[in-house]
Amino acid sequence: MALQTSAETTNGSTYSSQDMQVLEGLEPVRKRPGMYIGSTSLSGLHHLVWEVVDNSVDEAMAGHCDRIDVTLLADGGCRVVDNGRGIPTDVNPVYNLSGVEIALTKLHGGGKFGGQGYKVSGGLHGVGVSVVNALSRRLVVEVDRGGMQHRMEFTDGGQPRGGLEVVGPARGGRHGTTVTFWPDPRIFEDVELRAQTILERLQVYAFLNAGLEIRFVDERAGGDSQVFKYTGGIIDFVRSLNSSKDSLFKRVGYFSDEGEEGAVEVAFQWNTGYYEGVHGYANGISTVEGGMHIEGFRTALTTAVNKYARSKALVKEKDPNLLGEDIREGLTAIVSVKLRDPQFEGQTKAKLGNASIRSLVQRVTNEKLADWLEEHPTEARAVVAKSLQAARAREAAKSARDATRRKSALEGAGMPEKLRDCARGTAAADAELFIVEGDSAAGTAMDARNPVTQALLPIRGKILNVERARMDRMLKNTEIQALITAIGAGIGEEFDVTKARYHKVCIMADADVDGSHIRTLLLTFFFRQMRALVETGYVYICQPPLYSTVVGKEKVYLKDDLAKSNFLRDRPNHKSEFSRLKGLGEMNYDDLGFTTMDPATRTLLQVSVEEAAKADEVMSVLMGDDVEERKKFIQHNAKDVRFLDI
Ligand code: 0RA
Repeated sequence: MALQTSAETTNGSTYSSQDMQVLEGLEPVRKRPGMYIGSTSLSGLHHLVWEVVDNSVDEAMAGHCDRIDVTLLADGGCRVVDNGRGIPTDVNPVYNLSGVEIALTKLHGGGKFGGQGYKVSGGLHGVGVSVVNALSRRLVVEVDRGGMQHRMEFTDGGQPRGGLEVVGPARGGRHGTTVTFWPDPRIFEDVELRAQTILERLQVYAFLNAGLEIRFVDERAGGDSQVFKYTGGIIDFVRSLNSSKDSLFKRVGYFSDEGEEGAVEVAFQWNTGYYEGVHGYANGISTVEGGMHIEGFRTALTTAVNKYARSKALVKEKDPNLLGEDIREGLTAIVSVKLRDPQFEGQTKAKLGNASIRSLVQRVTNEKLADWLEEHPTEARAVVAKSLQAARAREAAKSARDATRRKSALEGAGMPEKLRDCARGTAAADAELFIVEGDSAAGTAMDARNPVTQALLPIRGKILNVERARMDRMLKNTEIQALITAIGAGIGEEFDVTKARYHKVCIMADADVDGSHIRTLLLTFFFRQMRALVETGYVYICQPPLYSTVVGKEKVYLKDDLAKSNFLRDRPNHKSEFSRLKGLGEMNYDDLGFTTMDPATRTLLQVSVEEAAKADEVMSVLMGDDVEERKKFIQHNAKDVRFLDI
């Protein structure tokens, strides 16, 4: 049973071995490692590293440490050095053991509790360095404290090899703790630590603790090294998350405050994209499932921005409030809270459950964000303008949805006039829709298609130049409306992929700038309004040939440059010119059928969600109002021929 000392803690900064809570020995850890570190696979293995580093980070959070070195040794060990206070070395009179020995051989022995500071590394980790000892074949702890260097060694899951010894004066007058451990291959399936996994986590620790320097060295063959130090803390974190995107403004917003319930720190910046990237941390632990801190932030964000927008008459009295989702479009934010006794809930224990933190974050955000908006009118106006745009797009989506619904209710399965549908009886699984750009191509495709399984929807490329295709305008476009009706599965949140009338929706556009624009536009539309269609793998891009040449009397088509060079390799004496096909309309129907439409001979490119997302990003710049930005983008991406043919 658990032995428990009273939870009294010495006041002030004198914190000695007497303050540590002692529970029990290490046997249970080796018997059921999963209970302590989750698993004995790679994730459990890395848990050992998090555990040790967490303790050092705790020292940093308490303001006693500003540097941590993590080294992966060539022999498979891992060393973590900090310049904190060092684990107490004095002997606890109750247990007659040194603080170091308690920390390393007793469960929960290393816990700091009560009084000052937060026991920050709670939740999944925070089980104590003793757990690391229990699951290591060897562990060496060195403590520089009180001018002396102390050392103690353990083998075989925490068996002491002698006591805590003073081995000399503290190195260079330093203080701190060094833990070196070698994971036990009898416990772990694989004892090889992954540098990438550790690097990612260390970087987040460095972001969350402004000014803390974390050095990583991989001394194994081919390993590299890296230093993380961010004086801007979570401001730098947000900047780094937004670095590959176009930010709405240069400044990263920041506020922080403390209360009875704990401490909160928020950094935020909008980008021109459509994702919401609000990341929460509780005591330095990522809360990917969200929780109370995120709820509090979201609620207050919506309130504060609406209040601001109304006070500046950016939203008229009669107009409805901006919704949270409108305001969060393109928002990147870090919400980091510190609190006593974090409750981690949810499927993966990654959701913060402490209700008191919601009111703290909400109160602080309401107050400080309102101040920030007042103090930064340019940025504040940009945020409101972007939110209004998102709201308009949302409303346009809704009316387009209603319109298509009304239409199908009134006209039964009324299909758009432009649609040349496939045969009625064809199952959706066998049915294909070709969206064809340009009138002449549509004519050729009409003749080339298999009318039983292949439907055709002609679209005019011109719409793009006329309309700066923002989502709201896009949805008002009759061609897009025809597309929604033809696919027949709704749009937006109500999109139901099981209702899709075709299991292949193929974009057929020319290999020129206009064709590339229409591809980007359609992919963006699918990505934003019919995401499941992309996710299910129903969206394709036709790959019409790029070249043609003549062999004897026959015209031969070549898909791309590779096909062309293979062709030349096989026919070194080929004399005829190659012509680059500009438009689909240049082909006769036989050739279009053979190269692009006939399932037996064509090449279709299935669109991945990543590609669609990329198109979405490209479009926000290409079609946006910022001409300068667009120019920069095109110059910058001129070599990326996926979306641009220049
Ligand atoms: C218990 C009490 C104190 C510090 C620590 C543990 C401690 C543990 C680790 C593990 C790795 N690095 C660490 N640094 C410190 C407080 C000591 C004091 O008040 O002087």
